[in-house]
Amino acid sequence: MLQHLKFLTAGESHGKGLSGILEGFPAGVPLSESFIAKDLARRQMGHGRGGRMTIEKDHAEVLSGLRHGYTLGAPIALWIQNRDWENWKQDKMSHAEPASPVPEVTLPRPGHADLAGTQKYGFTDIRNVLERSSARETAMRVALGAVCRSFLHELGIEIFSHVTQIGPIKTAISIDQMSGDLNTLADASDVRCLDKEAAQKMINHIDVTRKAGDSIGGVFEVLASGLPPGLGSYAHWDRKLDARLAAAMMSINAMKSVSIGDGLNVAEASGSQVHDEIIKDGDKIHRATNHAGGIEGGMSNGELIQVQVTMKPIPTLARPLRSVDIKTREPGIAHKERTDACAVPAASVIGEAMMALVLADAILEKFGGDSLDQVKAHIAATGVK
Ligand code: EPS
Repeated sequence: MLQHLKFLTAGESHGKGLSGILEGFPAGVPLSESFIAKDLARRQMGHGRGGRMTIEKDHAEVLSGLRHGYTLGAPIALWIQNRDWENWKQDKMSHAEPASPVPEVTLPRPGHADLAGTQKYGFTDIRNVLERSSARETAMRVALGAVCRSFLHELGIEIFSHVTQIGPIKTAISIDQMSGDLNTLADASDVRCLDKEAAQKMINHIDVTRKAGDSIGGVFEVLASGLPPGLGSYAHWDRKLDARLAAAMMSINAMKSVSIGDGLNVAEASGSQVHDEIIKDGDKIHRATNHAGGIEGGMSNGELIQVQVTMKPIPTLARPLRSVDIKTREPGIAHKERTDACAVPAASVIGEAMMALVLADAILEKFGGDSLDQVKAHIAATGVK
């Protein structure tokens, strides 16, 4: 659904590493590996993560497209090494035929890509599917999203996220009650929740769930401030900003629903309760409220963009569900391996990255420009009030 930027990722969860390329990105944007590293570290945090996060220390190496601290307008190639590869390269994930046979994974996990993936490709070893369908790939999306974040920051656009629900526990605090940098506040919480009381209950809930050999999902919200009106378009279905954001969020592993602004509540409320009145403030026309979550008619309307995303519980369970062996066709219990009990806090950071990619693309689509200075000049020339 990207109109101007292109990005690709490659890499398996326990392979050598993850590659990413971002093409169509303007020149003159300040960038460093340490800037990207901040978001990678944020994605690795969160109560409920499993043993893998103690092995990995994600760092994206910039292979191209950067010189003397500024992007060149050339494709930006990134590389993240998988530290765990050292433990897998001899046999389970060796590129060449292993010296002795490696046991195949044949009991698909309900809720995972395992069964449909093997049926699709005709594999008999589920590892051929699970390595790429793993959410490990999202580390590269976060790195590419950080590149876009630097561009957006130069334009005064900031992206935040926080966790609003884990299992049945919901935050009682809305962002209107908060001031300061929401990401700093959220990052200070082990579950990235702004409500301290709810955060503690969420942590307890994750612990109880983990002890029971189970997993738990939740909801996070991604926000973007400082946007000009008119990103996206009402003119055609695939140019609508809300559709593009929804597709981007749904593309994150394990996401089951996306809503914008008041989301599902608009079904119950009447029109006068849902629509945001238009008011004048000096020379500026804006909204008295933001039920629309910053998007009307498939376009940004200049208010805060608010997107909520629901994540299902991770399908790998310490107490696995029933399954059927794809080779013997005998009933059994699903494959079990090291996993996370809850990854909603990490998912919220991935949501920021997808938001950054979509918004950077929408800015370049509307304003154009080969360099940051040109984009800035084009925005200034448009002069929307
Ligand atoms: C994942 C399973 C776990 C997670 C992994 C996603 O990995 P492992 O099987 O090595 O324990 O830790 O997430 C990451 C590696 C990551 O970087 O987020 C899965 O099956 O999707």
